[in-house]
Amino acid sequence: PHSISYYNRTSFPSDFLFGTASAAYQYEGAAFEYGRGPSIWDNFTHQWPNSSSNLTFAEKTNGENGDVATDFYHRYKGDTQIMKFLGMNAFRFSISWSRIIPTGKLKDGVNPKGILFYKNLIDDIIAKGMVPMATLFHWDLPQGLEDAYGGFLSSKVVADFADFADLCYKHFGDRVKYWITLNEPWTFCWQGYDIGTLAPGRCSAWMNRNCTGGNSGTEPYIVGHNMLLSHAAAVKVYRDRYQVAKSCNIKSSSSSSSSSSSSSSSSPSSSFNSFIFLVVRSQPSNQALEKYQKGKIGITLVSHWFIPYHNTTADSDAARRAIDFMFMTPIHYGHYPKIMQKNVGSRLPSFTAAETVIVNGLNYYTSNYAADVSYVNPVNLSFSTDNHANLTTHRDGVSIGIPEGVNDFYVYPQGLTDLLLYIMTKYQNPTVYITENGMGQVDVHEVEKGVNDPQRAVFYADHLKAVETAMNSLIFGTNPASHDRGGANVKGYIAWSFSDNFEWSAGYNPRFGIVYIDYKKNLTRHLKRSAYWFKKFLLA
Ligand code: PNW
Repeated sequence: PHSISYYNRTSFPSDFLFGTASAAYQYEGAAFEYGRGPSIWDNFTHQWPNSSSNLTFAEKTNGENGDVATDFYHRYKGDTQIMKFLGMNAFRFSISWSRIIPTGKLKDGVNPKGILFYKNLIDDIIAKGMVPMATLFHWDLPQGLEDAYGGFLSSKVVADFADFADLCYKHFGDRVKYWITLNEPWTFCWQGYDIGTLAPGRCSAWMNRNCTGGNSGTEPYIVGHNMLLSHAAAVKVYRDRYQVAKSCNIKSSSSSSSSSSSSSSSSPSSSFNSFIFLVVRSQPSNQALEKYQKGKIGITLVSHWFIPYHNTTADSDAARRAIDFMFMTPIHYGHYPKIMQKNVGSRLPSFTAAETVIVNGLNYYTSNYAADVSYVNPVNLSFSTDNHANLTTHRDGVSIGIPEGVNDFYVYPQGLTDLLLYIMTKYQNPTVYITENGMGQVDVHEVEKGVNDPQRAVFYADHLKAVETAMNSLIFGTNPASHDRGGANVKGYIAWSFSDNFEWSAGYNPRFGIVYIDYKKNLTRHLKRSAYWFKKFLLA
C-alpha cells in the first residue's frame, strides 16, 4: 500500500522544498569551544543552579547533555553530503545565539569564530545544491540574558533578539532566503514555564516538579507574549532594512475573513487594523535593489490536531479551545482568540500594535482527542489547563495510532490533512512550510536494529500523502486563485530529523533521525531504511 511507484516527488510542484531539519543545541556539540557563551540549555542539562536561586534542575535530563551531541559542528560536511545523496533540496538548521553573541547582548561583542562557522555551513549547504533555512531561536537562549533580566520573562528580550536577528541578516542574509524567527513558542512556554521539563525549567510550586520557581498560570503567557513581540520585532528589522519586496501587500480591515467555523475566535473587523504586512518604501533604483535580500521570513508554530472525544457540541468546543491555545491566531490576526481572553482573563497580556506575517512554518507530530472539562480548579491555574479541555491519546480504550514512546506522540497522518485544511480556511490560506514532521523511536541501541525502520518509511509516505491530499482538496470551493491546486498552500516539507540527536529532556534515547547515530562507536552515521525511502521518493 505504500509503494512509491505511483507516488513520488513528481506528485508535488517542481519548486517544492524537500529537506530535513536540525537545531543547534540538539546537533552541534562544541558547546564550550570556539568562543561560544553558555545558553539556558547548558545550565539546565548540567543542573547548575540558576543565579537567583539555590535549587538545581535535578533529574530532568538523566545526566545527558548537548556538550558533544552529534558533533555536527565538526562533521557537517559529511552530513550535507548525505542529504545531497538522498536528493534533498533544503536543510533547516538553527543559529546558536550565544555562539555568535556570547552574552546575548550585541553591545558586549560578537564572536567572529561563531559567525565564520555559520558562514561556512551556509556556503556548504548551497554548494551541495540545497536551500538553507535558518531558525534564529530554537530554545537555546543565552544564559547571560536569563541572568540579566529573566530571559523571555522580560520585555527587554525583544530588543536583544532584534539585534541578534539584525546581525544574522547582515552576515548571512545574502545567502539565506528563508528565515524562521522562533521555533514553537507553544512548546517553549508550556514545557519551560508551565510543567518545567524544558529549560529554564520553571513551574508553580504546587506541581511538585522540582522547579527553580515560577507560576504556571501567569509566566507562560508573559513569555508567550514576549516571544510574539520578539518575532514581530525581528520581522520588522528584516522588512525595514533588508528584505524589500517588489510588491507591497497591505491587508486592511476585512469583515469577510472570519470564515472559520469557530465562532469562539472570530473577531470584529475593527481589530484587523493592525494587520500590516510589508513596509512601504520609496522605489530604490535597480542598482540599489541589488543589495536587498528579498528572502521570506516567518515563524514556526507547532500544533496537534484535535478530535472531539464524543460527538457532542461540548467536545467539539473543547477541541476548538485546544487549538485556540496554540498561538496561531495572534500570528495571523494580531490578537489573542476570544476564548483565551475569556479563560485567562487578566493573566493574559494584550497587544498594543502587533505585526503579523503570512509565511509560516508548521510542525506537526500527533493528534489528540479533546473532551470538555466542566469543573476547573480555580486555585491551581495553568497554561495547559486553561483550555478547559481534557486531551487524550485514547478513546474508549483504543489509541489514536501507533505509540512512539516519546512525548506521548501517536502516529496519525489524517490529522495533518485536517490541520492544514483548518489553517487554510481559518487564516485565509496562508503560505505554509511544514518545518517539522517525524517520528521517534525509543530503546534502539544497536545499529542493525536502528537502521531497520520500516515504520518510519511508512510514516513519511503517509504524511506526505496527507500533505498532498490537503494541497489538492477543493472542498471549500472558494479558494483564492493564487495557487494551482485549490487546496492548502504548502510549499515545502522538512522532516524531523536528519539524524538522531539530543532529544531535550529525554536525552539520547528517543531517535528521530532518518540517519542513525552510533553513540557507542564514534558517532558514526548509518543510513536507515527511511533515508533510502526518501532517496527513492525524491529521485524517482
Ligand atoms: C519539537 N509535544 O518539539 C522540536 O521543535 C524539536 O526540537 C524536537 O526534537 C521535536 O519536536 C521532537 O520532539 C516538540 O509534547 C516537543 O507536543 C514536544 C511536543 C511538541 C514538539
